[in-house]
Amino acid sequence: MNLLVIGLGVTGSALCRFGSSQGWDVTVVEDSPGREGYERLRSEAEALGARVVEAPDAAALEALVAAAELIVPSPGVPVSHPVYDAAQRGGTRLVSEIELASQATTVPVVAVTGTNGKTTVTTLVSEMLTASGRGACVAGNIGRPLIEVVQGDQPDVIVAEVSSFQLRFTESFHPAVAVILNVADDHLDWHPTFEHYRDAKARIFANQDGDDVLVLNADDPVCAAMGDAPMGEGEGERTRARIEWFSTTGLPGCFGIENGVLLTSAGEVIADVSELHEARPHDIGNALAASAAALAAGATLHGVVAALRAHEGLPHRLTLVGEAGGVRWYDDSKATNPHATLAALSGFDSVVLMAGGRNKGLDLSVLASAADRIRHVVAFGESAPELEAVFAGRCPAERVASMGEAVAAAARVAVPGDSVVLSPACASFDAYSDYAARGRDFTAEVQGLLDTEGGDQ
Ligand code: UMA
Repeated sequence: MNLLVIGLGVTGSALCRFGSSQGWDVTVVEDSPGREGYERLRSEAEALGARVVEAPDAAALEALVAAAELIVPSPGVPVSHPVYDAAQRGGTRLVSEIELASQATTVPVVAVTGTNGKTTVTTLVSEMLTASGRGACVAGNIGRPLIEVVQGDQPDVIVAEVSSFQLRFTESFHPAVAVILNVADDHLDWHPTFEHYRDAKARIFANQDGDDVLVLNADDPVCAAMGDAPMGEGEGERTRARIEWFSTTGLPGCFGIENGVLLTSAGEVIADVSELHEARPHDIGNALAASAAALAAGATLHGVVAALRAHEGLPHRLTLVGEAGGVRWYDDSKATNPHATLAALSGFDSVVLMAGGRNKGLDLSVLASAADRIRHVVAFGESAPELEAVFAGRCPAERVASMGEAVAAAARVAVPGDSVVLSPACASFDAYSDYAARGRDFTAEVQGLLDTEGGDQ
């Protein structure tokens, strides 16, 4: 087999290892060589016998595609990349890494997608299964490619966080349990339209049948339409999977919440909301979705409850960094789209919002709908001018040049009772390697400030 991989990052490296373990001829294209850590990945790939081709021009790429029998692009390779047209013209098979991985394993997969909450729910489902005595392993967008997991010792269940980029190029990917948490505008720098993004997410259940379970958010209009709508173009066929709905708004027949108690769709008590470490609306939605998915994948109610009680949340998701002078500081660096930022803001009455970074082709003006809870905006990064324009005439907004300046500006305007929230609504790639690096920078600046002010951390 002649395998052509596009992109030499985490996924590309794992694909090289997989290809070489199968005895395949592997070629990897890297369009932007030289980033930190790249040399090591290239040496590792070459040591495995892979050929690394850096920044090929159109003709060279065309020749590589013509020689390939299978093409696997890394998830971050946008649909505008010439490899897709070249593959189509030459009739070469092109699939995502999760498609290839799912063909290499018989272990049941719980697949989780959605615009926001994926990593939290993936983690929770795995913790619930583990607490139920099932051998669960997390994979996918959470950091460890599925293709890597299917090569090692096989667990009882794989819980995979899957992105729209990965789902777009699936053929037979068939999770036993699929979860779609919500679908709002995101990644419109990768997908040409919102519909393209939504349809990619819907591929998570395209191959499910009557023995499988699809967990959907009844409160989310796009998810609700997916559950009811005919599947496929013009086929008039609905999803064949059994749907488990979840709702935080009291809709009947769902995993839901009643008088502060989380319930299954059959009315069994899961846990009291007061037992959760975080209980904002989206935390409750995530807990319900994870419970539905884990129970469908063989968890016990006892294991589900134990995991919910123990789960303390993941870093950079509305994480309290500290408090000083009656002002609380939160790191929500993981909020890289307006939907996530609006969800964060809904939990506060008076916020100094720190936002900005690289806009992923999204409409930031929707943030203005939360202006009544925002006292002041500190805007940074590439999208700072856009954010200033969004809030003009609604609340004061100022532009800063660095995280240090942003924290200082927020400290100047915050008054007792305020929360300062870093919830950028944008990607971090204009200034950082990822959202975690941005969150760490914010945390360090805030801790420096609290040290001088004698705050609690
Ligand atoms: N590259 C090219 N040509 C291109 C685009 C990229 O050569 O046109 C190269 C880059 O220069 C780089 C490599 O491809 O060297 C990077 O590939 P990638 O962007 O696909 O990233 P990976 O390192 O393979 O990481 C991917 C996921 N990245 C993306 O989806 C963008 C990781 O999710 C995931 O953890 C990892 O696979 C393992 O599955 C990250 C992410 O940001 C966390 N995901 C998005 C999100 O959460 O919003 C979807």
